[in-house]
Amino acid sequence: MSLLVNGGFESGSPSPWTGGSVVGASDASWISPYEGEWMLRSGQPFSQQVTLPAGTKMGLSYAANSYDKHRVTRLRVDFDTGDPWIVDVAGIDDQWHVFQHEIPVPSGATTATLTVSPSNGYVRYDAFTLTPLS
Ligand SMILES: [Ca+2]
Repeated sequence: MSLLVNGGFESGSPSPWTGGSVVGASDASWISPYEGEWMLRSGQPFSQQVTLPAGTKMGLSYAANSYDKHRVTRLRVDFDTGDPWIVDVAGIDDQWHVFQHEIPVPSGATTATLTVSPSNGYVRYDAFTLTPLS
C-alpha cells in the first residue's frame, strides 16, 4: 500500500501535494491521464510528506509524460535524519512512461518528504506510489 495520499490525483485537486494543477483529458489533445480521470500538470516543484514505517528501502513508481527529452524531473526525498536522496530523470517523449526507483531509507528516519521538480517546461504526472520494500 502506498504511503502517499492522492498519488493519482483522483480527488480532483492536488492536496495534500503542495503545487501543480490537476487536469483531465481535455488538457491536451495528445495525452489523457495515465490512469483514472485526473493527472497533475506542473512546471514548478510539488511535494508531499509521509510517515515512514520501519524499514530500509522504499520503491517509488510514477508515470510521466515529459513531452521532450529536455524536460527533466528532479526527484528528491528529504528524510528527518538529513542526507537527501536525489536523482534527475530526463524526459523521453510525449507519451506516458513509468519510472521506478529504489530509495534507501536511512537508519532512524521516521518521516520523508518527496519533492518532484520539473524543469524546462510543463511535465504531466500520474500514479505516484511510494511503497515500503523491506
Ligand atoms: Ca490519475
